[in-house]
Amino acid sequence: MAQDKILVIGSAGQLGTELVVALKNVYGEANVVSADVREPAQVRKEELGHFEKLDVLNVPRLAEVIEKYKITQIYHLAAMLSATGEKHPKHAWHLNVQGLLNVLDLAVEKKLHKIYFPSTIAVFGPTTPKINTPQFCSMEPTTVYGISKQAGEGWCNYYFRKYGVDVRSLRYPGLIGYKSMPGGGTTDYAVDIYHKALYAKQYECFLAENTYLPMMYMDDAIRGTLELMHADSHKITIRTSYNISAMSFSPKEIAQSIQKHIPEFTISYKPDFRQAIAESWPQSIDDSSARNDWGWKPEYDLDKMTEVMLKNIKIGLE
Ligand code: AKB
Repeated sequence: MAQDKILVIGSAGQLGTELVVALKNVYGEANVVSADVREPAQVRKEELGHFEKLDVLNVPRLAEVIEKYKITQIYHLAAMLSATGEKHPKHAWHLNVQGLLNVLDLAVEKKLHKIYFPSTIAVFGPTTPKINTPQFCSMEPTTVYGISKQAGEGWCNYYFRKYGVDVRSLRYPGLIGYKSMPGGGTTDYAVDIYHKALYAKQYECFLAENTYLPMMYMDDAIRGTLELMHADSHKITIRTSYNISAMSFSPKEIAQSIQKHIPEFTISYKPDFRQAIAESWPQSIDDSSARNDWGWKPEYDLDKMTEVMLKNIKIGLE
């Protein structure tokens, strides 16, 4: 088969920033095209290589970029997350669902080889079992983000069954990395806290101290994504989206993990509207389908992640 050409839509986001680098290592610099609705800063633009300013809602422009680079695979990451989605519900729905449909339709038309669609633990809701949430269970999401991602999962499954589009997906927990900041999510505190711990020695958390959520270190998320995308097609038994898990912790526990390195660090709590969102989500996830089907296994726990996060953010501050 000819060399795959990859398009990453939403490349400037938290996941996109790191995924582009990983994809370039696998496919080569020349074969990965970054696209985002935002122009990157000049310095990043040079690092980015091929970059296209692109709004996924603009179908002719999306088709033009696919043609221009002879794209064969799309990682479609552009979406509005849980907290921002509550402020702009209709726009979040439109971007998250219509954006995906545009990608899926062009995948059929242009006979693309593979599509990646990130889903989330936000597809679950208050009627979902909270501990070890199973792959298949009651799903009644309460956020627009969750509703739109659940619909997106359904569309992925539909395009796979009806048109044979090889679309694959993971339900990410909160993602934590030091290379980029998340934007507009409920799990964002778990990135912010490391930065504040280092330069302010204190953090005011927008979630209550005992709010447990599933989380994952970015390197695990990137590796899991590529493992799923590289797995033999016959191993992929789930075409909605796979549960995937690494660790679960509360704000109090991440603070304690940080205090092992910065004893003077203090945390205070001022829960806001994101508390209700967090309380509607699972506390831990059963990812046995991902483990059994394509061999998923996380490598980072809370303390290992804390060590790497603090070390690298500190280097950036020096
Ligand atoms: C969010 O908090 O909205 C996201 C997610 C869990 O999908 N990080």
